[in-house]
Amino acid sequence: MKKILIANRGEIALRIIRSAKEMGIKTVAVFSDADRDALHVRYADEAINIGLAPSNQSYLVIEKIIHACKQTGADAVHPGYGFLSENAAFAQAVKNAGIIFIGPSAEAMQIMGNKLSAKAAALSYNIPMVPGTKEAITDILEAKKQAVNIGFPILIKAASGGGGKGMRIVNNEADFEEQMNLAISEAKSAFGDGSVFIERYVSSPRHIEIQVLGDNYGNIIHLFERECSVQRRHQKVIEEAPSSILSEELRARMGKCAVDAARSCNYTNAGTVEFILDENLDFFFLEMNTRLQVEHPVTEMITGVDLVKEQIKIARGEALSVIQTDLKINGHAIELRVYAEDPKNNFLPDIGVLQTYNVPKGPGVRVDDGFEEGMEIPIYYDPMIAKLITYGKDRNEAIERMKRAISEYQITGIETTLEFGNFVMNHKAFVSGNFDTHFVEKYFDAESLDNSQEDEAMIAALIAVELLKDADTQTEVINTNHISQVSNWKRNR
Ligand code: MV4
Repeated sequence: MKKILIANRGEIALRIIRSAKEMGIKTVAVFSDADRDALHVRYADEAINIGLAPSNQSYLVIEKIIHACKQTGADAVHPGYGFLSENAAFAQAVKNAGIIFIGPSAEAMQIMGNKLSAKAAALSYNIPMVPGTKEAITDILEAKKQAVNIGFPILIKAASGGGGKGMRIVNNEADFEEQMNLAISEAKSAFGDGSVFIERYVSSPRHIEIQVLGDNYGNIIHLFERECSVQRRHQKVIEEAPSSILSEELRARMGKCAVDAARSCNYTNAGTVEFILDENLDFFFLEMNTRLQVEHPVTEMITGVDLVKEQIKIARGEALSVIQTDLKINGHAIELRVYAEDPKNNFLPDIGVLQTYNVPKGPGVRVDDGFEEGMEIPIYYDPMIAKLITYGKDRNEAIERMKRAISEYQITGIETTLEFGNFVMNHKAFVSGNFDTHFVEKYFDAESLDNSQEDEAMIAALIAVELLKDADTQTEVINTNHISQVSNWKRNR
């Protein structure tokens, strides 16, 4: 493997380029018209334009990516996350073109890409699953009988859905048919596949996922868990490793199930097995994500394993260099996703230019980002500006570092989720470790961020200082720049 084309953009493209560089492998960036000046274009050894700004005319077009490989002589493709990363047809097309796909086989992707076939595969191992229907529902009245059997509330899920899309809770038998019909037509229009199934609804779960790695020789290991319960409308905001709720014994059991789930589809490369954990600490397999995930850095921090390097080594045919018993958890890591969203305004996406952009530094801080001061956040793609990751010897140190890093992070010109992160780090439910997937809706309201009174007091004090300074010259110069700078800085704390 001599040259990797990264079929992605933003922070993850940079992340991949960095590992490739350290391995002496050349890199090719692809970019849309909106990303001409993007950092990933500059970081790569070569860059090639693949079309218009909308991703369905650039980053999502399989033929354009493969053509770019041919043009540049790239012999491997890393898909990153999102875009084509979980597209089995893409993995197959890359392979057919004689190029190495840095990820699992198209077959494994296909099995795990459908929740029903994923569960069917995992069933051959002894992996706990939420009680539910094993096949897509064809007869609604028959399904209602099964729902009664399972017991309400139940959850309708789209087999082809992902990230919570196409899910519906049904609280009682009376609502069942209507909800089922809505779910089927929704699934049809959203995924081009109307197959839905039902499961018992676990009302207040924690979301625990396990990182796995498999080579082409049947070796599969897990790299422990990530806790991703702090999410908002299925968009994760904070992730950490390890989870504060797992005992060594439970971690080992879940880890074994994750490895078995991977084995059930002959999984190779990096993947993540998703579980929910209920109040009784019973866990259930939900699905498997067949890509490198956004939150992979927290696993890297606590294991010392560079997951992208491992992906590359596996793809070029090397056996795993570590065995399960070599791995051990060291310390604690937390990731905050810094989105261009306004937490004071219902997390509405915010657009604009990064007028000030200074990242935090110092011990235990990692920032994975794809922007620089003066850049504009394109409206076409995901609004994530950066991932702020902190590491400490224990959870408390990681939390305190996160608070310190948030206070150092200066972003103006765009509203961000930084202060939301600060809210979470200071919340007693988060600090105690006693929280579930309902954390944000249960505890967060915009008022808890409202420090405008504090801001006003600060501005008044600054005006007073300026007036005093100017008192002897009687000039009326108040340096408002200075004031708004301080105010912005406070705003982003
Ligand atoms: C569930 C569930 C409760 N019961 N399944 C949401 C995303 C998708 N991967 C699966 N999801 C859920 N499946 C049963 N039977 C609750 C969720 C869920 C959730 C899961 C993980 C992380 C955040 C979540 C937020 C809401 C609901």
